[in-house]
Amino acid sequence: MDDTIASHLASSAERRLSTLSHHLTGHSASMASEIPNSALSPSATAGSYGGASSVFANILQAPDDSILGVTVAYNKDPSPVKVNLGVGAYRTEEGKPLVLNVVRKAEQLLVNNPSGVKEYLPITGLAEFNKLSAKLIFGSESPAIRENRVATVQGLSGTGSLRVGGEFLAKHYFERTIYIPQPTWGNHPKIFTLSGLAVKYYRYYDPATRGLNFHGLLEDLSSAPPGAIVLLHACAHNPTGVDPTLEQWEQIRQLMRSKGLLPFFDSAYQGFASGSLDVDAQSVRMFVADGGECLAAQSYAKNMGLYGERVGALSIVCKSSDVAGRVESQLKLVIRPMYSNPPIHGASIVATILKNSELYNEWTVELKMMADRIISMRRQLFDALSKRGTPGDWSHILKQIGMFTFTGLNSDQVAFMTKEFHIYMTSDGRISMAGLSSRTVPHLADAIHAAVARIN
Ligand code: PLA
Repeated sequence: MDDTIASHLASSAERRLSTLSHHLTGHSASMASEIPNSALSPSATAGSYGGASSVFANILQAPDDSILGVTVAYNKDPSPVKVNLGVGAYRTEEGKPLVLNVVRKAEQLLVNNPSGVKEYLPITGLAEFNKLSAKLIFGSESPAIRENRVATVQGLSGTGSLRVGGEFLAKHYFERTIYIPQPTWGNHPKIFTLSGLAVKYYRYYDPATRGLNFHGLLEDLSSAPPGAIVLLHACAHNPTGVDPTLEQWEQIRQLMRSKGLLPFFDSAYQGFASGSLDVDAQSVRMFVADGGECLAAQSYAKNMGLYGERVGALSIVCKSSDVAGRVESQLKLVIRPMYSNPPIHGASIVATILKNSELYNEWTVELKMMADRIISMRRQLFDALSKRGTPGDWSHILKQIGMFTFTGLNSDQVAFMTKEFHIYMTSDGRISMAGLSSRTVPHLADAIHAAVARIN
């Protein structure tokens, strides 16, 4: 191996190890180097081989994930009144997980298709799925697609697509700093740090107004180095539920293009925010319409209810088809040693639905039904708090967009609600509106009312 490549690999491996230690132990990166060498090297004692002492004896217990750990705690609670409002997963009025009717139909078609096989997919995934996914986010009339300048690869849902995009940028893009909103989905900083990018924050949310800190956002992006990558939530910002207006998006676009900042969209909720797939893709399409370059990670977890199928896509919009072809060839080099090629089942379900106009229309109806139920939960929770005379202004419950309400409750109030009312939510005060139902709204309102009254 070429020496420079070898030393690059060694130093990037060291960097990742130190960052990983930071994330898993909660200690600062420098602490990792304070762990005695003996703790890191394999023990030579005979006891390690079948005896009492483990070669992993020095491993520290890692903290639970701040979102998925809430479900772990919820599952352990025997209370019959418990409610899980932690992870963003859609539930019916009866509190049950939902498999869309259209997904059942697509699966039936796949099962009955005699030519359906389980061969490996290409490294980039199911070609038909990739084309349809690009059309879904950029629009069927998108010039970028027509001109063949979009490189799309199938990914392991939104998370995997972000990670592949992050690693591609760390390897091939000249500015290795990514700006992410403050606050953002808790996995973003970890995904991008472990991809090899330097993560910085831009101001996004103003707790005083419970709205967008637009001034802070513009100021922070203005002072970012030229070429810096900027992570943007395409719609239904997680956890705040606060999105820029179309006019604000236009200003963000102008600023970013004038400074040569590279947009990386995370689209995990297309159709879930407004109930319309096109409306929720407007921000992304605005950036593609100006002819500039961008990345977009898509997830079908929420909008098709395919959470556990892990189906998503990464698209990189380029200036020319020639560049897009070379970008795709490099994406393959990122994917092949990571997981070789993606799973076939979820992508086949999505492709079956997207290519058939009848199934597609049926999907949009079911999607709208889910979005509407979430919106009606906002109204019900707001009314329930008003009825109780709960102190404070709760109008943000109605104003915020998408799956989550960022309540403004602090971590002590959240802990109180979990202990006394068996309501499970993330400690930042975020609740998943999709986990609520008419039956559980009064219980949640009682809990919020008590928490606000008793704890500051
Ligand atoms: N991006 C954002 C903004 C998200 O909120 C999530 C999921 C993803 C990407 C990744 O989803 P996927 O890999 O499953 O497609 N956020 C959830 C779940 C819904 C989670 O944390 O994994 C959440 O509760 O925040």
